[in-house]
Amino acid sequence: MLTIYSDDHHLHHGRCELMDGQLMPCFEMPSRADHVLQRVQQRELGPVQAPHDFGLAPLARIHDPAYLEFFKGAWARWALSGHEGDLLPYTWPARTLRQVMPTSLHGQLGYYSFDGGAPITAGTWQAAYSAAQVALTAQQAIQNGAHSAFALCRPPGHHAAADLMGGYCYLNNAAIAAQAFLDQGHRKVAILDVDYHHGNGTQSIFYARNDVLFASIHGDPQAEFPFFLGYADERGEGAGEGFNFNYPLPAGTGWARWSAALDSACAEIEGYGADIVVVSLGVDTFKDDPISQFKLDSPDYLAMGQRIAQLGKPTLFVMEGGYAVEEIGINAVNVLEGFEGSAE
Ligand code: OKP
Ligand code: ZN
Repeated sequence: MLTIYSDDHHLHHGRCELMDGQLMPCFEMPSRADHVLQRVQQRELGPVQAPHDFGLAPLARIHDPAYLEFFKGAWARWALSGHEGDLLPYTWPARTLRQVMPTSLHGQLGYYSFDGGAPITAGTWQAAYSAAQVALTAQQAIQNGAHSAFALCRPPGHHAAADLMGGYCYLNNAAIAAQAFLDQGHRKVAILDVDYHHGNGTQSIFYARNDVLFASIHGDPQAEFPFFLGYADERGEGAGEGFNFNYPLPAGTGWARWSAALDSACAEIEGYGADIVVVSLGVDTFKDDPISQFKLDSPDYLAMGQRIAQLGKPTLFVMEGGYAVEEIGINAVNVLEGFEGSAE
C-alpha cells in the first residue's frame, strides 16, 4: 500500500493543553507520526511518497474561505503583538451570546473554534495545509486506480468543521479528500470513522447531504469529548436524512462489542452502495491509550482491517488520533496490513 507523508507535520508542536485542571504537554505530538512512518518502513508496507500541492481550492470546497484566511494569518497577528507562546482561544460564542465577528484576534479565534484544544503555533498553518495535501495526494492515487492508499496526516482533522477548529484539528483531511472524489466524478462516498472520539466536524460538514454517508464508532458523548455531538439519534437532515450513523459505546468496550458496531456500520455502507470508502483511522481505541477508555488490543487492528477490506471498495485511510505513542505505529499499520491481506 502506498503511503503519503510530509515532514511538515514537525512544524506543528503545541506546548500545552488543559487536562484535569492542569497544564499538560500536548498529547497530539510530532513523535506520533514519526512512529507510524517508522512502522510503515519497518513492515515494508509499500512506497512512501511526498505530497503534491493542489493549492487552496480543494480545501475551500469544505472550509469557509474566511476561516482559511483567518487560520492562515492568525500566527502573524499574534507574533506581531509580541507574543511567543501558543495562540489559544478562551472565549466562545455559546448559547446566550451573539454569533458576531469581533475585530480582535481573540474574538475571531473564539468565533472560529469550539474548544481550547487546538493551539496555533508558528508552523501550525503549514503543517495542517500539508496534511490536507497528503490526503489529497493519497486520494489522487486511488482516483488513478490504486485499490487503497494511506494518508499519514498530522495534525488530524475529523473534529474540524467548515469554519471551526478544535480537538487537535484544523482542516478536515478526510472531508477534503471525500469531496475531491465527488468533484472527480464519483457519486457516493462513505466515511467510516473508527477514531475513539466522534468525528463531529465530518458529521456536521455532510449532515444535510446524501452524497456522503458518515458512520462513526466512538465513546458515548454523554461521557466523552466532544460531548455535544455523536448521539445515536443523529441520523442526518433534509436530503441527508438517513445518511448519518453514530455508534456510541460505553467505557470499557472491547473488540467483541466494538466489532459488532463495525459490522452494523459496514452493513449500512454496503446498503448505500458507496463507490469509495474513506476511513478516518484513529487508533486511540487501544487499551493503553492515555486519554481514551476502550480496550482494543493490537491484534484487533488486524481484524479491523480485514473487516473493512470485505467491503471490497477502493479505500483511503486517513490518519486521525492515537496517543499511546509507542504502539500507534503497530496498531495503525496492523489495520493496513489486515486490509491488504484480505483485499482481492
Ligand atoms: C482528537 B482525536 C483537553 C481534553 C480535550 C480532546 C481530545 C481530542 C481527540 N485536554 N481532549 O479525535 O483523537
Ligand atoms: Zn480521537
